[in-house]
Amino acid sequence: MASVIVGGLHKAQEAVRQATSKEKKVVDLERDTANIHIKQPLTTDHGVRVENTDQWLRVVDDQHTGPSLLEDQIAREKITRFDHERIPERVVHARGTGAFGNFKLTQSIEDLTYANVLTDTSRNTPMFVRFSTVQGSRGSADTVRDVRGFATKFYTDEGIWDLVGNNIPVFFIQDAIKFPDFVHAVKPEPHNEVPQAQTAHNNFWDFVYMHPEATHMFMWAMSDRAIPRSFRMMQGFGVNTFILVNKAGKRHLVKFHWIPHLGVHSLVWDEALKLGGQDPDFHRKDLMEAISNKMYPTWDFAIQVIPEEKQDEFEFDPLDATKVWPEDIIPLRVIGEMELNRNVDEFFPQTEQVAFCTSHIVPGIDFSDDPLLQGRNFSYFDTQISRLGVNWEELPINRPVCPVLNHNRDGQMRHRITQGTVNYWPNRFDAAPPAAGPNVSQREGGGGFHTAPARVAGPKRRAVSAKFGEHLNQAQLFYNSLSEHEKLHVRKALGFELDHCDDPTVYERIAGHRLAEIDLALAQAVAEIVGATVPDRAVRANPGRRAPHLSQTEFMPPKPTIASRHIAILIGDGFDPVSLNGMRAAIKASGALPVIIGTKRSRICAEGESPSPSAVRAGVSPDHQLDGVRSTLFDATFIPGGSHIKSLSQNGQVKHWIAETFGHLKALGATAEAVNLVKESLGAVSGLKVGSAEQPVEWYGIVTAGGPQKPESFKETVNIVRGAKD
Ligand code: HDD
Repeated sequence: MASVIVGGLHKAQEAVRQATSKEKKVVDLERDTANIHIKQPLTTDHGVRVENTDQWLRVVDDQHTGPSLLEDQIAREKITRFDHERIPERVVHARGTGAFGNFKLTQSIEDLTYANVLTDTSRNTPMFVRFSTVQGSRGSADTVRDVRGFATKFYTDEGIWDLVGNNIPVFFIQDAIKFPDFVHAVKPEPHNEVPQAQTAHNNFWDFVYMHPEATHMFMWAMSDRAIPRSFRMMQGFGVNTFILVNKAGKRHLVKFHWIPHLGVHSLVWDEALKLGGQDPDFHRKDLMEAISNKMYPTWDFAIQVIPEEKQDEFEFDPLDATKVWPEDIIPLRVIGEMELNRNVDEFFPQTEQVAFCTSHIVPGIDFSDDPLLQGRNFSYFDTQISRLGVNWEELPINRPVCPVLNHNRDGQMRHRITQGTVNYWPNRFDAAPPAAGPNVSQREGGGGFHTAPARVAGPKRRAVSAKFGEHLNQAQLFYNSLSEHEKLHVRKALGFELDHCDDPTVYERIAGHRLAEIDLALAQAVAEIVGATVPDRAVRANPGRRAPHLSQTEFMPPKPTIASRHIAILIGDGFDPVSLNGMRAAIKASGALPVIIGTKRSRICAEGESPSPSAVRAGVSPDHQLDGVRSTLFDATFIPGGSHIKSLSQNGQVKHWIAETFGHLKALGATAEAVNLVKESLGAVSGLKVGSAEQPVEWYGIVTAGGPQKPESFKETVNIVRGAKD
């Protein structure tokens, strides 16, 4: 029966079926893709060629321009199509960027599930991933302090699996019914639509105070996790608890994790603030550039598992999305890897129209009773109807790579044409019958989604179980587990946020009470900064418990790397070409991107080089000029020696660049004459000099918790600085 379905109704699907598993989505999208760069003439949407697209049809002679005519169907079509270009932006996560990739399972988890995507190691499942911020609207800046969405779509042979997560493992609320209140409170305030893309306002902090369950999450949101250096350097978490079902029908609770191979890295707050204005597209450009330079970002895929019968054995409820499953109790098991390797062809039909649904799971995976997940399962499908219409799953980016056949019909913008005389089940032809269950193969008409029996009993109540009532243990656990510089960043972030709250009730309650429930020293420091009453005793004790892998400093790549980092090289006329070329080659050899910044973008002459066109030319054409970019856009800066230092040291912008690079704790390298320029620009902070006589390049700004440190290499320099931002 199944082979008739595949062969008979979906001819276009045949090519997809024939494609290798890795290429399936590429082949699927090809049938809807055209290229504008061909010499085919312009047409209307109804296919008629257009002779003139620049002038509206009107009454006109050489002396008088008369009225434009409504009759001009070509002009009307052009304007009407334009007027209707926008669709509603996502109510949350409006600002985002996406890329295609693949998922490779490295270890079958047949013991836990019969989902083929998690048992078949020969597959290479196509994926689409969208990263986003939560609060801001579609045109807001990338580097704001916010949770990042980490939404993944697996195009499996058994249908779409959407794992719609964030870069933070917990959430603000426990019950989905609170989501509208939470989003209203976090979004710009209703009377003046301020502020954009930030939580630094009265309503947000009022809401989280009124909901102690939000404490754990707001501590994460105040940490460096909320200002990532790059989407490529973030962890992803499924957040909710799902169920894995194996062939014997046994159920396990599971949490999903993505761990970036590049390590977890963040910006410093000052950098993030400046980038918001200097380059609002910083993160989306970073991802696109890395992919176009073939520096494909990769993540491990890992699971944490609790057998269903053990779910009551913990001090927290494993169905509570405001709690992590500490890894010393429930270890991670790495089972696969994701690579992002293709940019979108066009933003709107792909990144904007992609739509995720937590309810999209494949056989072998099931929902837990996590009250947040249960509500999400309703909300996502519903929101896609208002954003994209009821047939949103037919859009090229959203449709599966396996055949779709059912008796759902009609609705706005229906594309699929289904031949045949019936549209209901059961029917006299046995057309589109339900599939057999998981014990029969897909080829033989099986693989139907089967809900493993689970017992549910109890009184009907608007409530959650008792363990959901504890809210502060893990907020403390998180804070205790941070390194000293991360704790400092949390204190400063709270200081910034509460400084933007002008209602004393709000900042008094958070600083004087809620924070004192977590850590007295933290509460005292923040209260003093923001002008709240400084608490003199802890509201509850802090036993100092810590857990592994909550601090992001524990997520460094096993081998330090500067791969894919942007390294600025500052030059003016008269730079030393040997130094520049040597460093440029070394940066490239390490897989990083050297970017030459000149005092102008016209050709810059090397030391001793004659501007005469016939002379041997050692100069370069810079990628940018000083005014076009800022130090914030780069991970490190190098300045070669040479006579150009004379003019560079007269240039305030260069000195500011150096000081700012240092202030943002990035590596600064210099040779020969440039060393003095760096010293001079850093002025009073000379105590932080590193490097040695044997090293031809001197490095500055290597700050670790233990004090200045000598790097072994350029790679280590950048890495130490990244790890030690304090
Ligand atoms: Fe949500 C979008 C992640 C709770 C309702 N959510 C959305 C996106 C991500 C998340 C990454 C963007 C998807 C994309 O790129 O298109 N949301 C989460 C996580 C949650 C969570 C990790 C907690 C575990 N969300 C949550 C709840 C509700 C929603 C409790 C409603 C009851 N979320 C939505 C939504 C959105 C959305 C309104 C807006 C656009 C969309 O769905 O497609 O339906």
